Amino acid sequence: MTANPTLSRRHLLGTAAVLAATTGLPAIAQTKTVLRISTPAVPDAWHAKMWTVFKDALEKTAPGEFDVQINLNASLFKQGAEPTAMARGNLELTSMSAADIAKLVPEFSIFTAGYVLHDPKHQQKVFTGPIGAELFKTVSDKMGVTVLSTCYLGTRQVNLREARTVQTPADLKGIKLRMPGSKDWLFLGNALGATATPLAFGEVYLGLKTGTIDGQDNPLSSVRAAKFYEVTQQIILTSHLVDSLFIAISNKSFDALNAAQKQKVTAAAQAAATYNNDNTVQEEAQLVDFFKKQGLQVTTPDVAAFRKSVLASYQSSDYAKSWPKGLVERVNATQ
Ligand code: KDO
Repeated sequence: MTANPTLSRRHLLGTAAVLAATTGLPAIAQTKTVLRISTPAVPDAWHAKMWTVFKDALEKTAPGEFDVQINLNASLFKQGAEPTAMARGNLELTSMSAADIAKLVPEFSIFTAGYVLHDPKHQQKVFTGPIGAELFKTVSDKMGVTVLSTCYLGTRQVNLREARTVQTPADLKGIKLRMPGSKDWLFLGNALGATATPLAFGEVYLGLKTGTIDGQDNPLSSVRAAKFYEVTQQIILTSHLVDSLFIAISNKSFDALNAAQKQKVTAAAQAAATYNNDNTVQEEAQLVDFFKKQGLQVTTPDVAAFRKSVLASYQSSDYAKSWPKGLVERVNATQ
């Protein structure tokens, strides 16, 4: 049956009138502030589920004030396109990687470099302390977004479709290692000794299955959530990047909120990050066993050799030149 637009419109208006009569509220619904979120995260990832924590927190602290719309699987904007969408006013919130930020704030590339952050605690100390405050101010000035909280995505490991002996970066020579598609990520993949090849997260499973790539790198939680373990044979615990995601809102949206709303949105983003971080840390400790049960080989390489070689690649690159003098030392000294 074809819908009759006039009838449906009348029906809607009628419903609104009934609602107005029964509730005493005006027929035009109160305008809620729309908060659109876009992320490439798969539904089963902690950093996808955390957005429900964000939404629920706001529903509790500011009932009826916000319309939080969660778009997973890069269904609204493709991976990495979120900051541009926010700058254009097409998106309110996302979780950005350090590589997303480094495109406009070169000094932030320090956090795209392997073996700089030590562990999740160190990561939180760095970003909730003076270094975070200084850098997030620059992020706000240059990108027009406010960072509300820092999430621990997990510690990135190398994951191969065919098992091999890997002790040092030389053993990854010739391996087509998928990395997210920006130059900072590719530099990291090459620094690990592999041949980095760019691919969107959503295409990795098929790439591994069909063999267009030989491997990928991601934290164990992401390997579990995206089911990469179904199409790979080995995880090599290189622990090369303590990876971060920054929950960020466009300044245009944030500035339009009143003081109480700003505080509630910030608290909700912090609750979301805490949920993600606690679950990720807890799960990471159990996943080696899980992958072994799935039939994968989980091997530990010569991590010191990887660290030495990766750090040397960064130190002799243009990246190190863009890092403010003393920042590496300050990051290292943060406790
Ligand atoms: C990935 O593409 O490997 C990556 O882990 C990069 C992160 O910055 C982030 O975009 C993440 O994917 C997605 O959220 C999917 O987990």
